[in-house]
Amino acid sequence: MKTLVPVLGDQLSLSLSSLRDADPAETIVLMMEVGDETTYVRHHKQKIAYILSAMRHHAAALTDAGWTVDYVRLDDPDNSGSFTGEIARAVQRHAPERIVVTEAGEWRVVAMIESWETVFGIPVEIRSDDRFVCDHAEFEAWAKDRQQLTMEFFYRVMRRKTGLLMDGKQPTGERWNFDKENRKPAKNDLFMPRPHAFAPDAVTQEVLALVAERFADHPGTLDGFAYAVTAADAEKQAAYFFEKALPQFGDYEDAMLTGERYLWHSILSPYINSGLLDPLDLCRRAEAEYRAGRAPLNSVEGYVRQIIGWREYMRGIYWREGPDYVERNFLDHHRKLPGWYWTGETDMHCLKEAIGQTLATAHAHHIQRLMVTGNFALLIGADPAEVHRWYLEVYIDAYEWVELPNTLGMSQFGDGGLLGSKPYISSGAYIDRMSDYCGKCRYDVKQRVGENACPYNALYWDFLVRHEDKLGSNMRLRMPYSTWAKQSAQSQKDTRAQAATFLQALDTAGKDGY
Ligand code: FAD
Ligand code: DLZ
Ligand code: SF4
Repeated sequence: MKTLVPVLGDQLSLSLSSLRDADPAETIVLMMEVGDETTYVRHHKQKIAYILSAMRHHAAALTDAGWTVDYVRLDDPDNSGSFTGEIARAVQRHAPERIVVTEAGEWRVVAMIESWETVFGIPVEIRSDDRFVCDHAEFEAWAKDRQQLTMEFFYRVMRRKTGLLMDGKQPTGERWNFDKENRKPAKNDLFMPRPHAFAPDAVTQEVLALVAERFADHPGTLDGFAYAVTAADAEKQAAYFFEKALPQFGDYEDAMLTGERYLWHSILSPYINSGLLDPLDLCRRAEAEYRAGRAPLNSVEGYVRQIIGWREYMRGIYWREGPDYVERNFLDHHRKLPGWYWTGETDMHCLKEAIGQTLATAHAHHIQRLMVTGNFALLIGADPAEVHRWYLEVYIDAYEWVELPNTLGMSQFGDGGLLGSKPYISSGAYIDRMSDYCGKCRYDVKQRVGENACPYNALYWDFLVRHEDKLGSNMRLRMPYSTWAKQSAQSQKDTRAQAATFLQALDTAGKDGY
């Protein structure tokens, strides 16, 4: 039966479920570069370049594997600009008897796909995306009837299901989680791993020119674009990570250093999320490094937990909570993000570093995202929907199914604590402990009030006081609330005045700084 198989930009896996039992002689694979996907948020230039180049290379890989690929380029003069418009044109060209597609990673695109059967009058089969360990029904079965959707318990189910780091029925090392050992600050180290830099080939260069011209007003720079755009090159980065970085990944997972963008992180998320690498395969290889004595358990368990724990869990939450999850705003936050989130021009060194490297590379690591940019946005009371859009725009690995629960849920507490029992907030002290940022900052991390005081400090206390009605009874915040209560009335007044002055300056400066 003549079948049209649309393959979306984050479905770049040769073993995709929609292609698995297809007959190459009867199948047209359709890949579409479309304006709507490039602009529904203002994606970072490198993110667009990465996806378009990886799509073009994947089309070549599919052709080499024997598939007939119909590829629509962004600069095709007849390009309709949308997935549905391009399916309409492909239906005209090929007259398929049915469409088979792997489910999309976003509610917005799911709604489009669900309309196709009616719009085109041919059957549309939507297949489960089995590049994930846990499907929707399994997550629902785990989540229903639970009061608290604690990631740790979900993670244990995934460990048992995959057999990863299990010795019979027991977790390897007799503990499920070695996170307590993974909180060491790092020192500059000449031998620190550096991710591969892949020189753009002719295909990528053509895409870079297209993006430079067409998306000049999007955030970030294209200079120094060095991402892999093929499965083979992504695999080179994976092999490098296992050899050079995994052994210390655990110890320094939460560390931050000035000028060091990557530390011991894998920098594999863009490739995993777009389909060039298989997450379960990476976990099995990480385990093999431990079993061979080449990497310690705290690193390997930490890595496996991020993938079969956090990554799968975030996806489960996204689909379970539904399309209106994006509108949640438990803390009733409405402040605009400062304009320097798009330029990095601020005197706060931690934010300058995190945002600067984000604009330069479309990547920042987890603690920068959570405890620097996310923490600051939460403390100032930024609108969680706007914060969500910023993360979706600027990170190369950002697709809504993974970005939204991380941002709105984990980082901004917009869902009131579905993902974590307390908000991820801290004063400057946490950033000082985990980084060398404060020593290089014009602000003094030890001061709470005064012209040179670290802004995080007063903002932290002000946040707690502002939200005492919603957070005051949270057992995990008992300590800071009781510390605040013990402070003198004058100190409390000065702290709140400091925060008010800072927030007012932020608002009056609007998009251009504070
Ligand atoms: P490593 O530190 O090497 O971690 C290994 C792998 O674990 C990653 O490649 C990733 O696949 C997975 N992982 C780790 N943490 C998470 C997590 N919390 N959720 C899902 N997967 C995780 N990750 C994304 O893939 N896309 C996003 O859009 C995204 N947005 C985020 C927004 C915020 C506010 C926060 C706090 C985190 C976000 N993360 C997101 C999670 C995490 O920051 C990135 O996965 C990680 O920085 C990617 O770099 P890496 O590959 O070097 O990761
Ligand atoms: C993010 C993105 C961009 C920038 N461009 C395209 C594109 O031109 N064609 C495409 O198929 N996919 C693109 N994507 C990824 C899609 O937005 C992603 O597949 C959907 O959000 C579903 O998760
Ligand atoms: Fe950031 Fe405050 Fe440290 Fe400066 S002093 S780097 S603003 S935490």
